[in-house]
Amino acid sequence: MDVGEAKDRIEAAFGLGELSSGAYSGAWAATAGRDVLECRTPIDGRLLGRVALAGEDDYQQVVGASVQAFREWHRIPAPERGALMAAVGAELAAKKADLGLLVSLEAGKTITEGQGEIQEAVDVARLAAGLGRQLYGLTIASERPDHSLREYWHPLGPVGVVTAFNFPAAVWSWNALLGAVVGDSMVWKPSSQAPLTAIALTRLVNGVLQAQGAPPIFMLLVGGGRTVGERLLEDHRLPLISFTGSVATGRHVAQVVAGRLGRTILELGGNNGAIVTARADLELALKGVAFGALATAGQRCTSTRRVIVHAGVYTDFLARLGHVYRMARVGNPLEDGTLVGPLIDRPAVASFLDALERVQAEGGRVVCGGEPETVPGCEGGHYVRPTLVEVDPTCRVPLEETFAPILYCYRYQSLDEAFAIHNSVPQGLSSAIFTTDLREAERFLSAQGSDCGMANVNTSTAGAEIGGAFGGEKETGGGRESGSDAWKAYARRVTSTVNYGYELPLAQGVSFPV
Ligand code: UN1
Repeated sequence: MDVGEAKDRIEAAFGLGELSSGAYSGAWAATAGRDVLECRTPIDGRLLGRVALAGEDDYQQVVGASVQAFREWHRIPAPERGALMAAVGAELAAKKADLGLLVSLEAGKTITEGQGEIQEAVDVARLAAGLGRQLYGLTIASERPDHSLREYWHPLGPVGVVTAFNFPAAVWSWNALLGAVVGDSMVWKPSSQAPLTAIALTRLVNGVLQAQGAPPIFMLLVGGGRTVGERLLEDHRLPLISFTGSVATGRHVAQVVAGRLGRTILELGGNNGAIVTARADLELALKGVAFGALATAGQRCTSTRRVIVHAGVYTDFLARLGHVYRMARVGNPLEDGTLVGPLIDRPAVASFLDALERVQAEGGRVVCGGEPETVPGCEGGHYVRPTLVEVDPTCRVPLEETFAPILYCYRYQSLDEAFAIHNSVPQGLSSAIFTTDLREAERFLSAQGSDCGMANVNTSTAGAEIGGAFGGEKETGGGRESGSDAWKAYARRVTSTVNYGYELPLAQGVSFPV
């Protein structure tokens, strides 16, 4: 599909071509008198739409409305909230083709990845629907006679959700739809590089709620870090801030929110490694590593950035990987056969080149790629050749996350050495081992193996299902989102002791003879 055709389709579906309001508080704010953001596709630089940014008054209006919405929403029984999430999921599924295309246009993803991202949001909505009847608390054996000890999970309040450009729909859904079923309202600050997807989603989900007679709870603030972002961090009305983005910004978020003793969920940088052992199925490993490193042009926090290969298969594996890299089609992600789309903007290309210059200065050897690519018909886009770099553990640049398709290749002799290289980075999001040897796989999954929040065997570091808890350790920030019991982060836990007897026995055998 060509960009113009995709734009027309999006225009027909969502009408985002003119000036759209970027502030939603149950109603859309006026656009007059606001700063205007121009949204361009990274595919060829064409203008997709313009957004009126939220100002100070809009901020107050939106956060105030989220407090009001919370009061009403959290009183709706959780199974009903779940049923509303099922309706949201059905609407997302019905609009998947157009929403996915919008993601592809705005974030530069291939068609299948754009569609996959909306499917991820549909999956989360279905999970939330089921959770509406499963927000279980514990009952705990009390040490005292005629006492019960229980836990309740109550809604927390309005939640601030700050997302990045690379998953403009899925990461929002992890937070917003799970928070919603728990009983929270939401204030979403999307990336200024992907606000149109956010506007389309905000219209869609609140439209579903309103059609069912429920209050709109998914508020939106498109705006700058200083006007909107900082205010959210400092705002006592928001007990929780969920932030996805860089380690540097995440550190700031953590400090500011901790300063007011608020809570955070942090999903920060990844620097994910894949170990390919001498007993790997090399064809499978090749596919897993290539997908992990090349999908979304290396702009996932789960992207494979380092491959650590056993010396016995290193030359063979690198030759095969080099072939895949040289053949990989870089280009318009809307066209069939494209594997690697554009980077999000020009500074991303500069970071790619800068990392390569620095890693070569410290002894890294570029095997293939390494330069920007001009794509005919997409001259205004930001394309680079996917790049393999041979490094050794003394190199420092591979310890950083660069949001680009650079894969650093290491050679190892013993599995302990592979684990040491693997765990040597400050981030700890996702990881993988490719092996057919049960012992190697289990050692990787043990406490002596991968130090990451996610550890996979014979599949990629990228492309997690929503059913598991998503998140990482170390500088990745420790947050968990999406599946498993991640919903608990959007709730407050109440521990309750009930004495149904006639005496007042005290815990720990303490006596208090009044
Ligand atoms: C991200 O890059 O921030 O696991 C999220 C994956 C996707 C989500 C990535 N399901 O690659």
